[in-house]
Amino acid sequence: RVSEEVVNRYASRQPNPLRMEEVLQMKDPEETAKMLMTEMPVRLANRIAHLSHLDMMESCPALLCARARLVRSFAEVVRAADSGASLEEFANTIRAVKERHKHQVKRLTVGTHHLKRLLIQSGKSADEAIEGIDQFLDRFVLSRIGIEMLNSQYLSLFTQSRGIADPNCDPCALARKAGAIARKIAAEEFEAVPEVQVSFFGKRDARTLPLVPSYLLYILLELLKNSVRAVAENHRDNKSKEAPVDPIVIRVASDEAQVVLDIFDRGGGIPFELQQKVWSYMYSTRRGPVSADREDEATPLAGFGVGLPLSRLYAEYIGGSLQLISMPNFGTHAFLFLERCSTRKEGMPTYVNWLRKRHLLEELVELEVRKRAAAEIEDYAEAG
Ligand code: W6P
Repeated sequence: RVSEEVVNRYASRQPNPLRMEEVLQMKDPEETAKMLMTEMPVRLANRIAHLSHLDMMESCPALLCARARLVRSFAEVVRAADSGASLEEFANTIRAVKERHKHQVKRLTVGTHHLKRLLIQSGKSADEAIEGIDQFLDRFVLSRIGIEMLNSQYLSLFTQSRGIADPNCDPCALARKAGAIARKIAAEEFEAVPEVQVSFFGKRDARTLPLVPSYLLYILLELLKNSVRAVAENHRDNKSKEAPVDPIVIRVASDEAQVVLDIFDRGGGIPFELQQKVWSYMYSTRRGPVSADREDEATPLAGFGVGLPLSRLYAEYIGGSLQLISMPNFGTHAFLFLERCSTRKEGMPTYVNWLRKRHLLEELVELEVRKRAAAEIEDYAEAG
């Protein structure tokens, strides 16, 4: 067990985002363990404090469970660090952390759906409740990605010794791979599935950049599942069987500063009223209640779940950004912007210093009280 005070002490420090080049150079298990022992408690404590400050979270069992798991991991990492654990012991601690947090995102979606109902019951409008929860989740899950990356990087040093980042990650190759997977999934549901074309614009040596490939693959696969589905549905519903299926056209363009991907589908575009909602964790178009025990992501091609908001977070984490541009009755461009610079840092939420915030609030209240007293004295003086 750890006291709230210990958590707060670590939460009063800001996480230290790493530069991409530091991640690439993280090759020594000993050194990496040392770095994790100081950084991991800070990152975990900030998330615990962040979750604890979420209005009404105490009434949501799934959120309490998520917090209990964070506290457990925090306690174990702090204990391992303070007791000078051996490399092997520490690796086991981190393995246990990784395992414990495997289904956290699911817990969060279940917990926040419950929270939404409570907030609405307490008088908030649905839009207000959803906006607040989406903002919370964007920051909370972004920080989770950073923790996951450090843990995966560290553990990978024991199995493959080169880490999870690739200094020469090739977006074109990953786009082709994601295209093949998305088409295979779609072929189970649709008769006519679009081709995926990839072309590159730029100098030969600008094809690659340093990146964690699994994150880029996640983003591309999520985008392509949506594009393939849109085109396949559009073809099934609006065209004759013999008509050609419009291909999905991916353009990768780069120079020494950035790599930009345009994934263009002719799926008919995204209805205007959905354009903001696709970025929400709360508007899944999937039918039926979200259930806690359905850990898998239902049918892989099902309507918007958390895949798009998560993809945008991964893009932010790797120092990029993601935008959807819809053209009504025509199609959708998904633009993914990536920066090549290896001094770019992990994308990370900045935290309010929770303790300092409390002091500040007290000071503000104090100030307000004094101001009022002064005003009263003045009124009194004028009247007198
Ligand atoms: C659509 C809907 C969508 C979401 C995300 C990416 C691409 C697309 N295309 O029609």
